[in-house]
Amino acid sequence: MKMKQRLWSALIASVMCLGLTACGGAPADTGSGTADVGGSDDLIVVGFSQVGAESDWRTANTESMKSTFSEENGYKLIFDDAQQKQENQITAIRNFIQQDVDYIVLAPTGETGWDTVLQEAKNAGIPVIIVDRQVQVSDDSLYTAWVGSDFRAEGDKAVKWMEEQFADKDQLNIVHIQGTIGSSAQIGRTDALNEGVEKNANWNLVAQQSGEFTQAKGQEVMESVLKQNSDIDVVYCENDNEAFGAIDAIEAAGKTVGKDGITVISFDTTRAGLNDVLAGKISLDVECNPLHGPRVQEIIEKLEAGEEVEKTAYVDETQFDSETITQEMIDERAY
Ligand code: GYE
Repeated sequence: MKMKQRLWSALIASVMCLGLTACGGAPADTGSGTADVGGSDDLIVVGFSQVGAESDWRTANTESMKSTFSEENGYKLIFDDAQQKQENQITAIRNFIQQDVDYIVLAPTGETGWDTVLQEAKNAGIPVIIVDRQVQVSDDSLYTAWVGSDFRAEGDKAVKWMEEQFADKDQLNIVHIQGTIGSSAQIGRTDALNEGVEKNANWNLVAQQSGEFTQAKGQEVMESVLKQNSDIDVVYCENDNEAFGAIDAIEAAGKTVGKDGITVISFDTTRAGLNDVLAGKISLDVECNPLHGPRVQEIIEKLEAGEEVEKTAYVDETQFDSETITQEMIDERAY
């Protein structure tokens, strides 16, 4: 850590200690306060701007980042939840710059609109690591590295499965519940399905609407679709939480999901999602791995050692279907 950064982190830590003591109304304990400041002296300070807490995937991702960037591991994490708003992320990044953190980690809401604030980080000499969704910037040197999933490949897996599954069907009526519009996860998964619809003459897109990656919105979208359409074969949900909401809406309308009813397709493979696959409610769940903490840590360690890092790193992923999943497969997974 640079000298200036050390001084800053010591200052921030002491300000935060004072703040916490004051807020908590705890008795003044200068002893522990001093110990904290001393302890954080050698820590690498990471400012992490997280999208929000919209889904189970996001919760697992936050947990992975928090447990990785712990004091025991040599880090001080400044965590900011942007509540799905880009403006909050821009404010958080500016705060991180002001605090002169060692690294900024950004899980961006959408792909565009980052040039200005990333230029500010670059001017301040703070490396930015992008995680999960991607950013589109005019100059790639505005960030150091990106690690995340290949969302288009995830979508292609789902489309291929549908092509195999429904090859003999004369007409396949599909409801498409999209993720947050403009996020890489939405773009990749949507592009794959759109191309599938173009390619397969028997595929009929009944509705295409965003469920914002939340259970509540997924349910709302499905409820309104069901009011207008009784003949639905497939619901392609862009994450597990939307699928949970859609399933609730389908069942509340007196219909069934799964083998003898509406086929639900999803992404993420969270534990709750896979339990629904095992129960036969979700027919296919395409993996999207949220455990990015150690991956970002590896990048930071390399940078600290003065080593080169890969600009773009995709995570290997799989898929689970209700015909072949077992309890053991779920049990041996980390999330
Ligand atoms: O699929 C969804 C979350 O960007 C991969 O965001 C992430 C997506 C994930 O809200 O559950």
